[in-house]
Amino acid sequence: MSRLAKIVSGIMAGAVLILIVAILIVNRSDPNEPAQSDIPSLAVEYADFFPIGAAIEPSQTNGLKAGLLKKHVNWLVAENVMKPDSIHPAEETFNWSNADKIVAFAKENGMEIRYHTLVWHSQVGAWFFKDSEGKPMVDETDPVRQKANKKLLLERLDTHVRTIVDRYKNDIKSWDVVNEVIEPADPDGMRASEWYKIAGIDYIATAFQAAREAGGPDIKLYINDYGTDDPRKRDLLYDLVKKLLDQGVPIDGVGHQTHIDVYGPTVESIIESMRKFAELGLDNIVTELDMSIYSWNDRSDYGTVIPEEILAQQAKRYGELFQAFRDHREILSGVVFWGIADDHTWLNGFPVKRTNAPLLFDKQYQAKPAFWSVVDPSVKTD
Ligand code: 9MR
Repeated sequence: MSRLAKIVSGIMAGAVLILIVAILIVNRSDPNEPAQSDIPSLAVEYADFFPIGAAIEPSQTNGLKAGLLKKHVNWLVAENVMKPDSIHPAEETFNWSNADKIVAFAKENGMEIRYHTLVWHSQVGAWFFKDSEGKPMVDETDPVRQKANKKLLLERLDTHVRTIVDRYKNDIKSWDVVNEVIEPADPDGMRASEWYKIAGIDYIATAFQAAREAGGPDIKLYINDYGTDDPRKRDLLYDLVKKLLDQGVPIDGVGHQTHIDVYGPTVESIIESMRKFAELGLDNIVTELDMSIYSWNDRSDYGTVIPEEILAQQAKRYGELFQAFRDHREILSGVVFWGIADDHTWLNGFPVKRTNAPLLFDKQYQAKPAFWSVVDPSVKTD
C-alpha cells in the first residue's frame, strides 16, 4: 500500500471510529429518563390545585415507567400489592416486601402514598371467612354459632387493620378503608359479600374504628366505590355514610373511582356527587381515574390503530373533566389515575381482551392528545 493510501485508510478508520462514538453518545439514554423530557410535568402543572397520582406495581419502580411516574406524579397507590390477599394471605402471615417497595420508591422520590385497600370482597383470603372448624361461615344456620362467627370475623378484621395501619401510619396518610360495599342490585343496596352476610354493616364500622385507633387523628379514612355518579348508587352510598357518621364512625371522605369512558357519564353528574358528600362535611378524592375508548357495554376492538377522532374525543372530555376538577378544588383534594400509560391497564383485559387506551400516555410513553388537554383545559380541542 502506498503511503498516501495508508494515510487515507487511516483517516477513514478514524472517521468511522468517531462516527461510532458519536452514534453511541447520541443514543445513550438514562433508563430512568422519561420518554419525553421536554414536556410539562402534570404534578407541577397541578401544584396549585391538587396532587396528581397513579397506581403502580412494584415492577414499575425501575426503568422507563419509573421515569415517567417520577416526572408526572406526586402521589402513588399500589394497584394490587396492598390488597388483603396480597399483604395478609393467611391468618399468621403478612407479606410486606412488595408493599414496602412501593413505599420506599415513593419516599425516595418525595411522593405521597394512598393505601388501597384494607377491606374488599375481592382479592381477600378465604381464611377470613372460615369458622373455628374450617367450615365456611356463610353456610352456618345455627344463630348461636352465627354470632360466634361474626365475633371471630370482626376480631380478625380488627387485627388485620391495626397491624397494617400501625406499620404504615407514618408513611401513608390517605387510606381506602373499605372498597365497593354498595351494590344497587343486591337486597337493600348493600353488596351481599361474605363480609356483609356474616357481619352486616358492623364490618365497615369495625374497620374504620380500628384504623382510626391505630393511626390516630392525622390519617384520612375513605370509603371507596365506582359508579358514584349514578344517582341510585350515590344515594345508597350517601345514606350509608350518613348512618355511619351518625353512629360516630370516623369516615373522612369518599373515594370516587371514576372508571369512565369517552361517552359517559356526564362531568356534571361526577361533580354533583362530590357536592353531595361535601355537604356532609366529607372530603372527595378521584381515586382510580381512567377513560375507556369504548362505551361500557361495547365489546368491539379497534385493534392496534385507534381512530384519531376517538383520541380527539377523549382529549376533549379529559379537558372538560379537569376543568371541572380545577373549578371544584375546594371539594376535591386529589386525582389518582389507575395507571400512567396505555401499555399497562386493567382495561386491556376487561371486559374482554382488546386494545384500550384509557390513560394520558400511549404504549410508547408518548403524551397523547388527552395529556395536553389536561395540562391546559382552557384550550378548546374542537
Ligand atoms: O387494576 C387491578 C387489576 O390488576 C386486578 O387484576 C383487579 C382484580 O380485581 O383489580 C384491579 O383494580 C381494581 C381496584 O382494585 C378496585 N376498583 C376497580 C379496579 C379495576 O378493576
